[in-house]
Amino acid sequence: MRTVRTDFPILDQRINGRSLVYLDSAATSQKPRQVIEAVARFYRETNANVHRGLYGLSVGATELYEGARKKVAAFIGVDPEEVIFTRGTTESLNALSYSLGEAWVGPGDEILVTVMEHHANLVPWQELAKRKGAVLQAVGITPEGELDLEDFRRKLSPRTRIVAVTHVSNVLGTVNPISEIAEMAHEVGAKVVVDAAQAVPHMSVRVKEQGCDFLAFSGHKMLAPTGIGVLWGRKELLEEIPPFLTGGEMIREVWIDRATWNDPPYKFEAGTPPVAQAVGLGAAVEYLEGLGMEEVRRHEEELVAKVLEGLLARDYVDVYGPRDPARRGGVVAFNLKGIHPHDVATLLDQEGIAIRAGHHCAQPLHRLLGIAASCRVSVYVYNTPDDIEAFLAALDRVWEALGG
Ligand code: C6P
Repeated sequence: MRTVRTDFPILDQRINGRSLVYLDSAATSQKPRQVIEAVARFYRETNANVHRGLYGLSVGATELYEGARKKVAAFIGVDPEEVIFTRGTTESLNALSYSLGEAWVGPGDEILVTVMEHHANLVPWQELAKRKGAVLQAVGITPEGELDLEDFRRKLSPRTRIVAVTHVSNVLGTVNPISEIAEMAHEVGAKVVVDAAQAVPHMSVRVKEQGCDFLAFSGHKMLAPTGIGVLWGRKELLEEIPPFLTGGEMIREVWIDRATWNDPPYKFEAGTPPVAQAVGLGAAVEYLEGLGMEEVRRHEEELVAKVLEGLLARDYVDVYGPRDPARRGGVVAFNLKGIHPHDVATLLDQEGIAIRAGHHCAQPLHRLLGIAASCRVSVYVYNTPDDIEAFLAALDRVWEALGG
């Protein structure tokens, strides 16, 4: 992939005399100047509320906002009316747990998740199960860290109403077979919700080909600003389920004692939306399309292969998740034997290397792995093989200091 590092001003920073090595893009990505400039230009030249004003500025803002929706829709291969802008994956999934849950889940029904879910795709379903008297079950993983499809088949039942699954695990890196999962879930009549927070930024995701019913992701993990995300749903389902927020702009007509709803996606976008952030997301999508998502994926696979090779060659390291880079996304979680991950991350930070340490909002998975926390490296378009070499060399120094 062409060198894009120079597009990211934050990476020019020097930390302790060294240039910043940012290996925490799964938490949030850095932003290229093209995105920063698109947001700044919006505020400088077009800022106004959308869908309300009859004056030029507001029309311009509306065009940019709706233009961003079209770009996002094309990026994931869906219709613009199916793209709901939210604040991020967490909000998308919480909102869905109310809207879909209200219409679709009753006492004794079953909701199926997996043990590798991020809390954002677990806790809202726990809460729904509590509200409705439904039963929540979790599919396990194989010793290699892949989803246990036999267990999935066993736990699916005619009572399963919702299957909520991550496309790519933010800890194991595992890429789950969404089409296969959707096919099995649909056979029992369940709706399939995909948490694509770690997928859409990193690979070409053609939502309709996957056969899921709802999908969520965050802009800030794909070069866009914080405060913008997407909930995609099949049009016929969006028409059926109730809104989760009510108020301005989501209505068709209001009387003092009742109201009727606007069409999707507006039915789900009550209040003033995050306009500048959506414009930033549109710019991020353009930027990623310029690179080509196949190329983004190839680049990350190469870097992840280098991380895996380096970590597996060090006998002081435990690595979690599949060994084959082709079967995983852009994250690699690991531990140094007997060393607390926070100590590892702190010492690496002193060398200008940013990684994440903790439970990565996936406590049930960590419990299953028999650990309280892990270190995690995650890569993106601006990382280079030099970043990985710097990280591996620094890791040896951490081990010498703390463990060796
Ligand atoms: N994971 C990580 O460091 P939000 O915070 O709403 O943008 O995304 C939540 C979320 C949902 N699902 C998955 C698979 C995720 O990885 C995340 C965010 C970050 O792993 C922050 S905890």
